[in-house]
Amino acid sequence: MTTGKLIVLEGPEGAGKTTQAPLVAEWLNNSGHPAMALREPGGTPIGDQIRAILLDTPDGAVGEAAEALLYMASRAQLVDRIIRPALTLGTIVLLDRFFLSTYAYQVAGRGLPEAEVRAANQLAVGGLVPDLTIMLTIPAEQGMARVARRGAHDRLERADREFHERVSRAFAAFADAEWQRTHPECGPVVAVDAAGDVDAVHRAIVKVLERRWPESFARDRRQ
Ligand code: T5A
Repeated sequence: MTTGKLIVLEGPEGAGKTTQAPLVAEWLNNSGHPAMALREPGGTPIGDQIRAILLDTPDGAVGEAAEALLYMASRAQLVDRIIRPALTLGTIVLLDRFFLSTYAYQVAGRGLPEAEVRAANQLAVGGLVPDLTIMLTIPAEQGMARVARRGAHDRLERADREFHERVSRAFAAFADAEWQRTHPECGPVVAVDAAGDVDAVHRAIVKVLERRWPESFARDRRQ
């Protein structure tokens, strides 16, 4: 059975995940590696309805446990209906957010117990581990300033500054080798500085992929 790769883009608000995921997918497709870009929450008809509940409902309308489980439900549907079939066909899936976001927002941000969130995620993904997570790092204020320039804010973006600082600290910790050793369900995580312009960040991501899989990707440049 041919298997593709699951490559996750993570990082705080405004780090540039949604901008970079399709650019990387395009680069891979142009290099002869079938790739698709997906995002969480959403990506399936049920997931898109869950996304609307999570992001568009008024502040305070969704409880903390319900919030976590809704993210998991969207994830379960995306993994089952789209990601696993794509990987089986040999497609490289670029996923904008995955389980690390739940650790950052629901565990560090909301304060939910990690062991219980981890168990729920296990049910949602059925043991699927990313081949690589690229963690886009950016100071919280710079990321929020990018989002502010874009205009309207969703429910999570409207959360208070302390919440976003807890989230930001959690993302910074995920690149730590000891954290990764104790969280094997998250797979390897590589940090990429996302403070530069869109092209600079794209080139940095491509470099990470070439280093990680030189037999697949570095050769393409020399052709
Ligand atoms: N969430 C998600 C949880 O709480 N738990 C979970 O388990 C999961 C999976 C998702 C929300 O759900 C939360 C996290 C989020 O709050 P979303 O709309 O998908 O909501 O939110 P984000 O993924 O955070 O999307 P953002 O748009 O806020 O951040 P991105 O994707 O990192 O940034 P992007 O690419 O959209 O860029 C933001 C702005 O900056 C510009 C872009 O043009 C855009 O205007 N930009 C740059 N500007 C300058 N230089 C660059 N290098 C730039 N890159 C992008």
